[in-house]
Amino acid sequence: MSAQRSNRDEAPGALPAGLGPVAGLLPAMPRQGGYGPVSTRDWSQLDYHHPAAGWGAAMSVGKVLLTQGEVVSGSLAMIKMNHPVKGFDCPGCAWPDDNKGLMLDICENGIKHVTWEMTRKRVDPQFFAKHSVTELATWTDFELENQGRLTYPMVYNADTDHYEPISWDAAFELVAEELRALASPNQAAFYTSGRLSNEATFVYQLMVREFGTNNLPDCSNMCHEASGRALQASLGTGKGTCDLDDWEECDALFIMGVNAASNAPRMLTALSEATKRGAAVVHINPLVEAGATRTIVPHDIVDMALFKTSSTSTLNLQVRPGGDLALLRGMAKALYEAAESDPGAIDQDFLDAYTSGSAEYRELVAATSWAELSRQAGLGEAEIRQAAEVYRQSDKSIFSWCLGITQHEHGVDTVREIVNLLALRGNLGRLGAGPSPVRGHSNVQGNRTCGIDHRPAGEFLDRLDAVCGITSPREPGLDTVGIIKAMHDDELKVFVGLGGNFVLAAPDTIYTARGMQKCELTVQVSTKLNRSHLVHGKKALILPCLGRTEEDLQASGPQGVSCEDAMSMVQLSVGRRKPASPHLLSETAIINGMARALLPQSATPWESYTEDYDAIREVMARVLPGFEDYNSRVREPLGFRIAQPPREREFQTPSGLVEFSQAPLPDVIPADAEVLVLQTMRSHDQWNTTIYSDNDRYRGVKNLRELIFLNKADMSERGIGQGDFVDITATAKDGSLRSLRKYRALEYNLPRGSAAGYMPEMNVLIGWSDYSTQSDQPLMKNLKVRVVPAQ
Ligand SMILES: Nc1nc2c(c(=O)[nH]1)N[C@H]1C(S)=C(S)[C@@H](COP(=O)(O)OP(=O)(O)OC[C@H]3O[C@@H](n4cnc5c(=O)[nH]c(N)nc54)[C@H](O)[C@@H]3O)O[C@H]1N2
Ligand SMILES: Nc1nc2c(c(=O)[nH]1)N[C@H]1C(S)=C(S)[C@@H](COP(=O)(O)OP(=O)(O)OC[C@H]3O[C@@H](n4cnc5c(=O)[nH]c(N)nc54)[C@H](O)[C@@H]3O)O[C@H]1N2
Ligand SMILES: [Mo]
Repeated sequence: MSAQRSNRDEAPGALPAGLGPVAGLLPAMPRQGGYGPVSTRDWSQLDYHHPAAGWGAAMSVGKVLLTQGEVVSGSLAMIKMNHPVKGFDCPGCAWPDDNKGLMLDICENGIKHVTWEMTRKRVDPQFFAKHSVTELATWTDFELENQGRLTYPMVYNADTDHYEPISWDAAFELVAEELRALASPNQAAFYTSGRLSNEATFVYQLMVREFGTNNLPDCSNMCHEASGRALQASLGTGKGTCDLDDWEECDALFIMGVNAASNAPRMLTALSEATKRGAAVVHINPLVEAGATRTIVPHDIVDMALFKTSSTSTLNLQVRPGGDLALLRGMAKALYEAAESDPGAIDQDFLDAYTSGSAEYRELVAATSWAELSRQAGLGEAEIRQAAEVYRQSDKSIFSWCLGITQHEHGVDTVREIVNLLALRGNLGRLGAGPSPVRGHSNVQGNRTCGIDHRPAGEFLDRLDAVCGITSPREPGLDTVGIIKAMHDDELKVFVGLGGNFVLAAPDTIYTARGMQKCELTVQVSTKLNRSHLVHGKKALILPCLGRTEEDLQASGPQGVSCEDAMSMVQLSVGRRKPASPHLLSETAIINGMARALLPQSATPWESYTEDYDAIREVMARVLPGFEDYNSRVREPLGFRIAQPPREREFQTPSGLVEFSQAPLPDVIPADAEVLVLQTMRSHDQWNTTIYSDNDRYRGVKNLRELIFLNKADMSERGIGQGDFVDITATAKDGSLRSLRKYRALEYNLPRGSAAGYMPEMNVLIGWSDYSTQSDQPLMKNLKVRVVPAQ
């Protein structure tokens, strides 16, 4: 896909309706603050000297509990969270639960997340009667979500500009009518945000395929698409192969492109335990993030009281953005050199028995000079050699990574280079070693396993068809960037979102908003009010659903749902709380209701699926490999692990071997010295598009999100002082420009030539067509920008 797009500096007033206060976007727009509570207090930036987690975390949690009026029941819910058998799975991140004698492995952000869902505040039909959509569009995103839980299905009335109540049956009928009116099922898209349970996922994709399309975009098109494609090509699996046992056994951990303290806080426990046992931990990140130095184990109340910290690093390498592939290749080069005097440096037996292409890889590495590797990595040769030495001296190594690796042009090549390096020392398919991507949403991995895939494998569709008696479409569907384009080209007319906040999460906010507004119908299944309800199609529905903490009572009794964590563990999650409103339906029931209305001739027993989720799991057991005996295994106290063939050295690639990749070394240095490489990331106090506050504790920032972190030398070269207003202009691959005005420049310890700021505010800078040709992932960590003092 390529497109010529015009300059983004459009006249004021051209902002799509519903977008509301997108701070500083247009030159003549009044400055209205960003997402998050608009504060009149002064912002500040201090050095953060305290360890990650600990009492700062406890205080921050306390504030969220207070604002949501949930101090008592919030605390009780935490005790149930991640509790084997009786509890519910934390709806936060996908880090696995530590169930070895530790009932509570909770973290600050998990608690905030749960409390946010359990708020006492409600958005009911009276609320919508009082506030028009045009009015709501002027509210900040924090204000929208902070109104509390949605309670009743609502439909947009264009005559009054209000959302009005609608019965569930009428809502399902409206969806069915609009879908049936399409010229082709491919004119509809069905988005998933990664919280949807396995059971709901399975019926969702079944409905969509029975209807006749593979248009199943999901949030992982924006996070780990690159990891999935790379691991599939190299190892024959789309996932990491490690579990917590491996983390407990390894001698070295390489942590690449993840902000663990904020985004996977329970990883801090694993990091600190690893260092305590003497394992080496190498952090590879342009920023030295909080969890990369010292931490307090999140669950360790005694350590918190004594302020006892533990170290979490051996080595910190501040790599150039996108320079990871060069660093990894440099490590391989050092290993080959070391092998001349230490035959143990390379595991030749493993290479001979289990891999293909290692000789070619060796030649490629030999042909790349140290000077070029060091320049592209943005690190000295000595630093690269130091990392290689840690790797050489470790018997068992794990490489773990997240968005800092995947949201780049060469994300697939970089993940494959990680596997190359692991293979060189036989670190595949044995205890304490292997690739271990950090997944995002709590069930994003389960979504893929259970069929959310716009490019499904033929064998999966064959089994689905055979077991469910349908005829699935074989044509690949559209992904996230694909549907945005299709909306503009009038090829996509209905958008259904199972969770999430597509308008803000997707790249190119304005372009995405315009696309959504061109749709005939947009349907959002949600728990909280968000921007995607206000930037809607000609017709629009808000369908409120139960949250994971709430009791899901169906005809056969209370239901549990299952999720798969980042280490392939599948567990049952049972909510116990009274639902936020008696009118809520479970996601599974909503999907089955839509399916029944849409597919009246269907032989699929949608009603039975709603009455008893065991009936869904029964079918899943027959369709999905590794799900045999699903109903009994999921009820085992700690759930079960889906078999990972590469863990047993069974590589399901075409050759049956680990496939070495031979990617050319990418040039990641902008030709023009004025151009900075900007990454968009999360603050400590947010969950994707949900902003809890304007603070970013570990980076020392208070009351400010409309900021750009810059290197001191880059600032002075541009005549920019600490806290000055700057204008940021991004140049997309197609040459089009997008700007943000009056952001504050803050000095930060990051490599020269790089910059950082927050998603989702900065998504307006990402051209929709700026995605990797390897993974189709938007380049959210690699924007080419110019930063100048504000005009
Ligand atoms: N509290 C909280 N937890 C979350 C989320 C949340 O929003 N809030 N989101 C969840 C989701 S959906 C996801 S996908 C994950 C995201 O988890 P992360 O990947 O940690 O998310 P980001 O905040 O985008 O941080 C990216 C990190 O990569 C680094 N980085 C950027 N560019 C490069 C590079 O070129 N090379 C290297 N080596 N590093 C680089 C950045 O400095 C930063 O530390 O977290 C999940 N957990
Ligand atoms: N620039 C930039 N953009 C990014 C990223 C980046 O690093 N940089 N990261 C990308 C990544 S990794 C991801 S995963 C996406 C996130 O994209 P999404 O998953 O689409 O966004 P979220 O902010 O997680 O969605 C929040 C909304 O989900 C709804 N919700 C919460 N709980 C539930 C539930 O239990 N059920 C249902 N049905 N709805 C619920 C609420 O209404 C809430 O408003 O953003 C992507 N966008
Ligand atoms: Mo994600």
